[in-house]
Amino acid sequence: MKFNKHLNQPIPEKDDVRAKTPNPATVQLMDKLESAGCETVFDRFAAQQPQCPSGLRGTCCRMCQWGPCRISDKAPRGVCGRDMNQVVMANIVRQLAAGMSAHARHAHEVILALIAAAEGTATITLKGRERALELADRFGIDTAGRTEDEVIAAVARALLDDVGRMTADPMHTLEAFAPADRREVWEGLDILPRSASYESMESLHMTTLGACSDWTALADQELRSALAYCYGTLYTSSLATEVLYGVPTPKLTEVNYGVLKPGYVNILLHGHSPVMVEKVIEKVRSPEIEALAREAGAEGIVLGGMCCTGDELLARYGIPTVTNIMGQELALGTGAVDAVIVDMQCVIPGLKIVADCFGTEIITTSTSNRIPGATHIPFDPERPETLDEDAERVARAAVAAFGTRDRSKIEIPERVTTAMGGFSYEAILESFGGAGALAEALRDGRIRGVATVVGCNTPKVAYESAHVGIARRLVEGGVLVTTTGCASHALLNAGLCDPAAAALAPQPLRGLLEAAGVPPVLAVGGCVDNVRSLRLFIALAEELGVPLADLPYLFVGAEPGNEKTVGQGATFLAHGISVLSGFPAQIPVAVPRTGPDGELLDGRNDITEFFAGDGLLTTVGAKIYTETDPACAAQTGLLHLRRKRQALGWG
Ligand code: NFS
Repeated sequence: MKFNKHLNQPIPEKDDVRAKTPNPATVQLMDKLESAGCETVFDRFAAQQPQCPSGLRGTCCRMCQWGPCRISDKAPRGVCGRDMNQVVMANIVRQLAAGMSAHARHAHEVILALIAAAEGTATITLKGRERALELADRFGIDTAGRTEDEVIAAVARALLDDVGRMTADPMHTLEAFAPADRREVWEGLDILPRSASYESMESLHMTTLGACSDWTALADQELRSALAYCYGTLYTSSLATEVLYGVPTPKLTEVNYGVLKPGYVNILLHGHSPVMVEKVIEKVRSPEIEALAREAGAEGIVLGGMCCTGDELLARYGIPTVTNIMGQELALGTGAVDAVIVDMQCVIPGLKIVADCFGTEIITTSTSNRIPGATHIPFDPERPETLDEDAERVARAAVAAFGTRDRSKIEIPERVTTAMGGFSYEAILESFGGAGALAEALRDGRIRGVATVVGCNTPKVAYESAHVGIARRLVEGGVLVTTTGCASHALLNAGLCDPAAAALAPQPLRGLLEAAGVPPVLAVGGCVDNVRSLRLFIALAEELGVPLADLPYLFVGAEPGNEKTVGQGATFLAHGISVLSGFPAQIPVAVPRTGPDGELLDGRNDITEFFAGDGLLTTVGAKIYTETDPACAAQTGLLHLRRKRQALGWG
């Protein structure tokens, strides 16, 4: 590990990853790719060292053409006059806007598909009609004289309003799902949003040259955007997907690189939008495509999931997951992957570099994502009538890759892990006998707290070591854990989502989990499904009659990477749930310094004070903890939960 003084933390080198990463298959594949001369994210991260200190601290301003400006002691203001607080906060506001745009585009695609399904222009059989009718009721949609499909289309259009509304009318999802006491807090802070699109626009507007020079107003916009992100992109995507493809229920399966099989057509499903991939699965499982695979000499077809598409397919169908964003190149290093079908987001350019080493076919299926050299068969949400034939073409192209590849480099790590996924909001409550029973277990201490361990990977942390190291210790501390996104792949592969892992929990939590037949870490879906965990937090708060901010809850984002994670953390902060980050965000780290006479100088600054001190704590009741060592991070989290219990008199 090399210590980075600008971050006040050690940075892992490739051998540190080998030593600390929890999945032995990772090391096997890293070694294989290295000896094959295929570069990966780990090599490119090493080549980028040392990374720019101004970028690491968020003090580089590139928001106009007078710059770039770097804020420093020597030059404390940019050319326009912006100081450090203004630059750092503007950068964070822009990151959230970018992440929100990604999820909004995802929501847009899913909702347009839902409208097309309800109006009969796409060949999609709706599997979650009851969810749509529940939403119609919650949104106050008039059902009189309308067919069920017309009601569903009206629900979808209400969801679309929350993605794109340009006026100050209330958001349907926020009105329907946010707790009343929280809405009062947000109203008091004047941070109620209009929609995801509006707040993305406003965030970019406020941060252009000469637009807003009050960093506290930018901080308000960060929170306002977080609410737009939560209700306008997460709720909308997750709910529309449930109406389209059904509400998941728990199912047992096997995961990890070892699910790939030599002699079979191995197809990885990667990305975020469920629309094309659902149809492709239908086609792949048809007798025609199965026959095509056999004609090509394969024994059958294996499907494996990556990133959030993988999380969702595990939840809905028990399709095995393989790995996450930083494992996508490693998965191809097995030499066994014939095709990767990718849609939108978190598909790194490096994937194609490794694909070319092994002759793997990449098929892009989103109009937003082009990869040079890939086969492009996009789903266009505004031309849904071609979905069926396009999906058939994708399935045929994927299977055809089997016959054209060099199959001599296949070496699949044997490791396979038992895992249970599919914990929708309803499924979690049902597993424990309802919200009342679960709330009582939290109050009486059988469950010490509830944490959600989520988010990406980053090469700044030894791959997956923080997700697994923290989650395991939280479980050992009696905490019930939910998980989504790339974190969930790490926890699934580590065996923490196996019901047998209940044995890691102390009594009485162990007994509670065993009686319910569930693991200590509940995989709830992709990142947009973080709202399932949020709904759980809200439901228990309502049962207990205790405000969200007072309960022993925690959001853990131990390996943040994508801009989308900024919104996830801010979402939970805005709801009064503190965040434990495993890595410093791009803000100036508050490092205590020694003064000229050897005295210790206070390392605080306005930005760290806002996020990690009294700033947010006094307004929304939550703060960010940053701990890079997994053992220390878990201790910090457990201490936070214990303090919350003590304040409630719960012991
Ligand atoms: Ni989430 Fe999904 Fe992974 Fe990070 Fe990307 S897959 S939406 S952003 S990298 S957890």
